[in-house]
Amino acid sequence: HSFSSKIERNPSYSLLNSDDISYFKSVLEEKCVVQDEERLSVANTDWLRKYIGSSQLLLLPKNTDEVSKILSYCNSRLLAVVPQGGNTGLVGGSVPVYDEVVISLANMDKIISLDKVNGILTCEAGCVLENLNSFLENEGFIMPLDLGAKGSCQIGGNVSTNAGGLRFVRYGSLHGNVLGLEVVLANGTVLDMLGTLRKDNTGYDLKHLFIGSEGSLGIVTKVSILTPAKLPSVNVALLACGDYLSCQKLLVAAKRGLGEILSAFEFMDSHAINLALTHLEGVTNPLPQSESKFYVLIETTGSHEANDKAKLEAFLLHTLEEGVVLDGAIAQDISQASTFWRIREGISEASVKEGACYKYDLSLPVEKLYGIVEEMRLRLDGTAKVIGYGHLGDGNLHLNIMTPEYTDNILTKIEPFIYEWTSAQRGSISAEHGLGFMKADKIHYSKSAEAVKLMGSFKKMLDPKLILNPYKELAAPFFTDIIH
Ligand code: FAD
Ligand code: 2HG
Ligand code: ZN
Repeated sequence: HSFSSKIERNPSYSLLNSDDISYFKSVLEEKCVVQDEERLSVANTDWLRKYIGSSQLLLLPKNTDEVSKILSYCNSRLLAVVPQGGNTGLVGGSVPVYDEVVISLANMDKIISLDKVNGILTCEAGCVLENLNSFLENEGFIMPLDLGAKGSCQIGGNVSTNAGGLRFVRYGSLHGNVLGLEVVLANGTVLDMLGTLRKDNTGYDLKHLFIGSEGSLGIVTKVSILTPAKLPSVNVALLACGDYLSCQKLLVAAKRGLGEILSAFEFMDSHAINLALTHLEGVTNPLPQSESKFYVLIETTGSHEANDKAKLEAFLLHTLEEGVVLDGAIAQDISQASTFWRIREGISEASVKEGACYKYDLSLPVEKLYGIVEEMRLRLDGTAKVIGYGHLGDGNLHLNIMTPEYTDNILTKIEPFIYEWTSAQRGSISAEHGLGFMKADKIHYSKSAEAVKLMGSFKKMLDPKLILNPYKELAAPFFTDIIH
C-alpha cells in the first residue's frame, strides 16, 4: 500500500458479525453471500497485485432492490463497503483497504433495451464492456468507448471511473455519452435518473456527479448510453516518427487531413513498443526496418470503403514526403489490424511482467507531454525502465516506470516530483484512471482547495456516515477535517 503507513483502519466502522451474515443470507440467494477464502482473495487483490485488502465478505446482488437492501443495512450498521466492477482499475480503488464488504455488480449483467432509432442502449451496470460491444455490433452499433480491459471491465466501473480509452478522440467523454443512470445511495435510496434523452435542461444534471466518482457517492446499478452507428470501413495504420515534434505535427495533420474519419490517435515511444514486443506472445514488429523513437497508431472509421482507404493512403504518402513520418504500414486485413491494436493495448499487460510497475496517467498540454518522460529518464539515471505512451489525441500520457521491486528509494525519486511537474503545467494527475487509493491524498495537485471543499460537502451530504469506499478519493484522511 502506497500510503498504508499514513492511514489506519477507522475504528468507528463496525466489525462484521454472524448476525450480519444471516441478514445478508435472508436478502440474497445463499450462493451470493461469499465467504470462501479463494474467492475472497481474488476480490481483495487489484489487477496490479499492488493493493491487497482483507475483506471477509463478498456480496453479489442480482438486482437494484438487493443493492438497496444491502446499502441500507450497511449504513445503519456502520459497515464500510467497496463497490466492485471488473476489478481492472489501476489506482487501487476497487479493492478494500481493510475489511470493507465487497459489493460486486457481476450478477447484474442484463441488457434491458436497445432503441435502434436513436441508438440508445440501456443495461445493468455489471455488463462487461466487450459483451455490450459484441451485442451492439450484431445490431449495427458500437460502444462509444473501448479499452484494453474490455474483456473484464464493466460499464458500471467505466462510468464510475469516467473511463476514457481508445475511442475518446472520436466520441468524447462518458459525460457526453451517458444519457441516464440509476444509482443506489448510501442509505439505500434508489435514485432514478435513467433518462434516455439527448437534451433535458430541467434542473441540475445530477448524473454527472456520479460519473467519475469512483464509488464514493453511490452504487451505479443501471446505465443508458448513446451508441454510435457501426460503420463499414475501418482502417488502421502504424507510423514511425523520428522525434516527438513530428508526432505533434502528425496529430495536427491527422485532425485536418483525416478529419471526420479519424477514430484513434495513439502514441508509444520505442521503449513502450519494445516492451510489448518482448512480453506479448505471437506479435512481431510490423515495421521491422524502423529504429524510430516514436510510433503512432492511427485508426479511421467511416462509411465509404474505397474513399476512406484512399484518404488514409494519400495521408500517409503526404506525411512521408514531408518527412513527418519515416516509415509506416496500413494493415492489409483484420488480422494485421488486430496485431497493431494488440501491441498498443498490450503495453499495460507487458508492463507488469517486469516486476514492479509505477503507473502515472497525466493530462498535459500536447507540446509539453513528452518532456516529463525525458526528465524522468534523466532523474532515474538508468535505475529503472521508463516508458511513455497513451492517447496523444486527447493530451493523455501514460508514464510507466518499471523496477524489479517496489522500493521507497525509487518512489521518493518519482514522487512528489511528477505531481509537482504536472501541477506546474496545470495538467491533471489523473487523466482517466481516477484517484482511487493510490492518489487519494493527491487531489490538491489538480484541484483548488475551494473545489475540494465543495466535493467534501457533496460527499457528506450523500454519504454522511462515510460507508462508501473509505480511505479513497474524498474519504482519505487528507479530507477528514473537511468532511467532519
Ligand atoms: P473496477 O476496477 O472494479 O472499479 C473501479 C472503481 O469504480 C472503483 O473505485 C470501484 O469502487 C468503482 N465502481 C466499480 N463499479 C461500480 C459501480 N457499479 N458503482 C459504483 N462504483 C463502482 N482506463 C481508462 O480510462 N482508459 C483505458 O484505456 C484503460 N485501459 C486499461 C487497460 C488495461 C489492460 C487495464 C487493466 C485497465 C485499463 N484502464 C483504462 C483502467 C480500468 O479498466 C478502467 O478504470 C475501468 O473503467 C474500470 O472498470 P471496472 O469495471 O474494472 O471497475
Ligand atoms: C491504456 O491506455 C490504459 O493502455 C492503461 O489506460 C495505461 O497501464 C497503464 O498505465
Ligand atoms: Zn489509457
